[in-house]
Order: sequence, then structure tokens, then C-alpha cells
Amino acid sequence: ATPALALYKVDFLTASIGGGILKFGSFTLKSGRQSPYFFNAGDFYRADLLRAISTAYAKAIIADQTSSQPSLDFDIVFGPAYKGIPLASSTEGEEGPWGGGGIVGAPLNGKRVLIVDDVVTAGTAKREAIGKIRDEGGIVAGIVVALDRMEKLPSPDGDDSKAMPSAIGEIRKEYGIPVLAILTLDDIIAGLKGKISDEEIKSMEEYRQKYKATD
Ligand code: OMP
Repeated sequence: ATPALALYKVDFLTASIGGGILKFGSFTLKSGRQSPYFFNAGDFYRADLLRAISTAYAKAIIADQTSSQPSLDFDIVFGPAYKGIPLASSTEGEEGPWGGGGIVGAPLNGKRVLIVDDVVTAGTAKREAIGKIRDEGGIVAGIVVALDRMEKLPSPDGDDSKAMPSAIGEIRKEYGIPVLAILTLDDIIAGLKGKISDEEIKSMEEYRQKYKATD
């Protein structure tokens, strides 16, 4: 049987749907893929929703740090512009100051930086953030995202039917850093069975099948 989702994940999923952050329909992604669902962290503008997402990030970080094998060791939290900025600053405020007591906007030079951001699909946005932090002399300590869409990297020849490794897996390997997600597509599908229409679940499952990574 599939293990039950942690309570903070269920709370976050409920808040995301209630707040209209997680939507179902037909959406064109940055990668050009046509998705039956979309998670828009830019819609976390209401105080209660911002609170819900910052609590969930904080709980994901705490779950890591209190586990038998903690993977995150960082001084400050960094949110890539623009959507990441309020996410990082509210996460700091939630349970922080973390580690050395980070301030959003503080110099990154010589600091171990934890990236807090919204969604990973093909991983492009996160690579850009890693590049920026390194340019400023920071050491990227890890990434925490709200949603891992569990998608494969785009094939260099544009053929989406080819088997490809996962975007998150490649970031982990290439940079040697931990990448944590509050929710994955598997969590969303498991958590929503019986709560949204069978048709919506079916199109999410078909999408997962089409774009799922080899690892
Ligand atoms: P990648 O750079 O391909 O990993 O895509 C991640 C970015 O796509 C996010 O930072 C968002 O700007 C956007 N996005 C979402 O916000 N929510 C989604 O559900 C899907 C995407 C997307 O376009 O893939």
C-alpha cells in the first residue's frame, strides 16, 4: 500500500486547491508541454495562503533536519526572482532565523545558500538560480521546492517520446546537492483520488505516464 501523506503535505495540498493555486484544465508550460494541471505560486498573495506555503516549506526543512540523515546544511535562504522572493522571506520568518540567521537580500559571498522556489518541471529555472548564486560567491547547499512535477528532461532533438532522466535527478547529480519537494505529482494524484473528478485524475495519470522520467 502507498504510505499516507504526511499531515503537512495534506494541509498544503488542501490550501493550494482551496486558494486556486493548483488548477486543473489545459495549460501550456514553459517547456511547451501541454499539462492538465498547473501550480501557480504567484497566486500565494493572500496572507493566509502565504502562511500555508511558508509553513509547508519550514516543515519540509525541519523534517529533513530532524531525520536520521539530514541533508541540508545552510546559512541563508534564497528565493529566485520574482516568485521565489516572498516564498523565501516568509519561510525565513516562519521558523527562522535558520542556521547563521539569514536575511533575504543579504550578501551571498561565502554563505551556504538554500534555494526556496516554486516548481521544477525541466529544471531550467533552478539552473539559472544556481548560476547566479555561484556568480556571487555563494555555495549552493540545496533546493526546496513546493512541487516536483517528476518530469523528464526535454530531449535535445525535441522528441518528447524518448526516455530521459528526471530534471530533479540530474540537478542532484550534476551539482551534488539535495533537492527536496513538499509535494510530487504522485502525492497530488494519490491525495486527490475521490476528491476531484475521475476524468481529471485520468488526465493527470496520462500526463504522468507520458512525461515521467526514466529514474
Ligand atoms: P522549469 O524551469 O522547466 O523547471 O519550469 C519551472 C517554472 O515553470 C516555474 O518556476 C514556473 O515559472 C513555471 N511553472 C509553474 O509555475 N507551475 C507549473 O505547474 C509548471 C510550470 C512550468 O511552466 O513548467
